[in-house]
Amino acid sequence: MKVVYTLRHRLHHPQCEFEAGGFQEPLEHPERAEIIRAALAADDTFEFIAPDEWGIEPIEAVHDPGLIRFLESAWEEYQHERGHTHDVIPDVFAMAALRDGMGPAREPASIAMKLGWWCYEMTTPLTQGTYDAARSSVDVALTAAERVLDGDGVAYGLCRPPGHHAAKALYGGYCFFNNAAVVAEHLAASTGSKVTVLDVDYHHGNGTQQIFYDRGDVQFVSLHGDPHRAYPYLTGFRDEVGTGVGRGCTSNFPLPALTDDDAYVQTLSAACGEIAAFRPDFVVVSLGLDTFGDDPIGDLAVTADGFERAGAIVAQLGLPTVVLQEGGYAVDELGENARRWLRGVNTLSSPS
Ligand code: SP5
Ligand code: ZN
Repeated sequence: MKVVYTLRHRLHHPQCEFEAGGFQEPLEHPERAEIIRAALAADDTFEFIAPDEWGIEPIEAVHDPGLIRFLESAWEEYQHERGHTHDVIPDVFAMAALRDGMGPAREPASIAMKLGWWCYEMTTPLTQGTYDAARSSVDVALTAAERVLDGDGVAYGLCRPPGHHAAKALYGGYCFFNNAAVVAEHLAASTGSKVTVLDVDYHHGNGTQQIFYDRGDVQFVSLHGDPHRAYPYLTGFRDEVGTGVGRGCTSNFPLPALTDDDAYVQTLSAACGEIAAFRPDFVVVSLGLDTFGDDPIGDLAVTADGFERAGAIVAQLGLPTVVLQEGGYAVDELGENARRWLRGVNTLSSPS
């Protein structure tokens, strides 16, 4: 199986993360990708390739151009207005209710308020190289997709930073550009065929769901911690099923705390039933490994064996599959967990 990787992910290297009333060590850090790289490099199932450069157009196909322009210059702009700051984090947010009854807000001129216009929360710092890293993460994803378009049964993009919380016009949740959405749109637009995004990250992929919510040609299927208790709290409920021609093309499977391997693979099998019924031509997997029992921010109980079983269930769909890395924060086990999931799905590498 081809693994697309670049060390450019290291350009995004936050020093802190605001959570629970204080600054903490960031959970989303460069070592995550390096641990996965090392685990796959030690297994000759995997062959590494570098990403090609894809330019900005595939990103513009799913994101507001204003968000892209903002991310390109925000860190520099902040340095000019506020002085040197390694991690740039919003501290005021553009809530629609503030101007309720007075007409919509204008895009703010001040960088202080621009941050809270384009970002919805405080755990996603911008550093000097964040934009370049986020661009390289999209390039990794698209290069993995290209392998599959060229006939590989499955390919893996070791994306960092992750992408699935990035909405059309908002970043957050450690995500800047929605790698999976860019790939799904690229596959759908370049082949005219149907695509499913299967999101197995512990956190609901609010961005991906939003981007395709009214689409009949791109299905979004997600297993995640129930938003009654789990980030991002506002999306991922079972009754969110899509709208317009997209009605029925979104499926959410909220999971209870402590979901174990057997319960997890049972729900994943049900989710794959929905995928088979949609009859897509491609599957894009948002592979979060924060469903792991010992993940510091998840509360499920999936094990390494469960991950291998999960990959094998996705392989049974028998469809060309692009796997993209999302979350997963139990750093010591992250490489092995990724390796096991990918070994599970790897029967697709030599399609019949
Ligand atoms: C890509 C991805 O996995 N993004 C996750 C973003 C989650 N950010 C907020 C996490 C807050 C977790 N709070 C739980 C406290 C447990 N100590
Ligand atoms: Zn996650």
